[in-house]
Amino acid sequence: METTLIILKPDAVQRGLVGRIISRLEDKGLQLVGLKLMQIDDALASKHYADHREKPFYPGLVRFMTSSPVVVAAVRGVGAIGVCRNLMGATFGSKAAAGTIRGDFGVSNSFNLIHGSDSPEAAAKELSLFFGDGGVVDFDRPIDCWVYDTSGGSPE
Ligand code: 3AN
Repeated sequence: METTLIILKPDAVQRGLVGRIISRLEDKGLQLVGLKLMQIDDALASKHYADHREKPFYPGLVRFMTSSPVVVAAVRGVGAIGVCRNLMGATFGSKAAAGTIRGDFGVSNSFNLIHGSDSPEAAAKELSLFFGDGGVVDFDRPIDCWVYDTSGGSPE
């Protein structure tokens, strides 16, 4: 099982899309193990987006991400990082395929609704940034034996 960090960005919260986007993750079979509404400050944004600090879009990105509350989620499942990235769709709303979250809910390239960790290393760093206070709750989900084939001993 892998755990990834998802952020529903200020546009998703302001547009009242939180429930519908979270539903897509749950519908897929992913497990929510952390969830909170919070305001990102400049210090946290600069840590989270450290890899983009030199990019031309960085100042606008930080302004956007700190402009209004976000909802952050820790999401668990087999291959959860890749599964979430597929559900999210391409970075730019204008290019994202129909059927994906970005493809179905937005047209903007900057206001693209959702962030998801893009590697196990990024997930570990981002989960510690946003849920390092013990906000991730480990719990068994009996329905997992219907979400996954567990007959071989591990979920597939
Ligand atoms: P993704 O979120 O799809 O992994 P990244 O990691 O390349 O995309 O970029 C991080 C964030 O930076 C994106 N979610 C998007 O909000 C923003 N971003 C990336 N490229 C651009 C760009 N060319 N113009 C404006 N914002 C951008």
